Amino acid sequence: MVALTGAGISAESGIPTFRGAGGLWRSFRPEELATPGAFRRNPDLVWEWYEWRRGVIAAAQPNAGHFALVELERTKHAFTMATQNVDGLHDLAGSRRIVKLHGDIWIDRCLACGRELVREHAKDTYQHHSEHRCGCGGLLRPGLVWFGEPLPENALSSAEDAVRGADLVLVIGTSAAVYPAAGLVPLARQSGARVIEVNLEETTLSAEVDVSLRGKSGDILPKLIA
Ligand code: BV8
Repeated sequence: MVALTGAGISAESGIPTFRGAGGLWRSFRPEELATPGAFRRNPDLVWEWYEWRRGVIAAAQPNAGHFALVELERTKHAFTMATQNVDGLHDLAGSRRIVKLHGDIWIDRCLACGRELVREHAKDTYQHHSEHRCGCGGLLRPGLVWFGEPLPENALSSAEDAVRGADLVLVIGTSAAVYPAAGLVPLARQSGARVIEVNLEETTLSAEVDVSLRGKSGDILPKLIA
């Protein structure tokens, strides 16, 4: 069994989604800020956006949807979670076998020496880092995958392997707009897996999957797992 999650599973934790209501920041679209070009042109603006998001995420707790997937991992010996989310709530909820397709907002990476720094996640220890500099003097960037950047090699291939071998794939809280992550769903179907979608709204996937459950993942997942 594989669960593919997107920003929708964290919406009930108070984290704005990318393409839904409240998903905008100062009327910027993610595709404009989450790019290497935007960071080269204006690192301070991009850092301001990420520090704002870290502040929102630091105040968030995992919700019943995250915990239902932890339960699934504990009861199903062959379970893989592949997430597009960078908020770390699956880790906080207790998920262990997580494939992070788009990286982690709590990691900084040095442009000069490549070193990765893990930033504090918990609300009480989190503080804004006005100076994003590495010990080597290099500029730090958020350690996640921007538009136009390749996904971590091993992440994509292990998610593809899991989906190829799956009997059942749960697709939760994603608009399936971003590739190559969204390509995991057609791959699942071509490989003979049953696909269940859990989403508040209809998506481009809804007509393709075996079952499309309409509603909040925090309500549906605990019932589905039970
Ligand atoms: C790459 C990190 C190539 C940053 C993110 C075809 C093939 C390959 C690439 C492309 C392609 N076509 C286009 C591309 C380019 C691009 C792309 O896909 N663009 C899109 C916009 C068209 N892809 C890339 O650039 C990727 N890179 O392909 O590189 C390459 C290869 C080799 C060498 C060089 C280059 C990289 C993509 C990764 C970008 N990084 N995140 C950051 O977070 O700041 S993507 C970003 O979008 C987030 O990770 C997010 O998770 C992801 C997808 O969004 P969703 O999670 O689906 O969230 P969304 O808001 O869209 O939807 C929420 C859903 O939840 C909705 O459906 C809503 O109804 C639902 N919902 C809401 N509340 C609830 C709910 N459901 C249930 N319960 C609720 N309560």
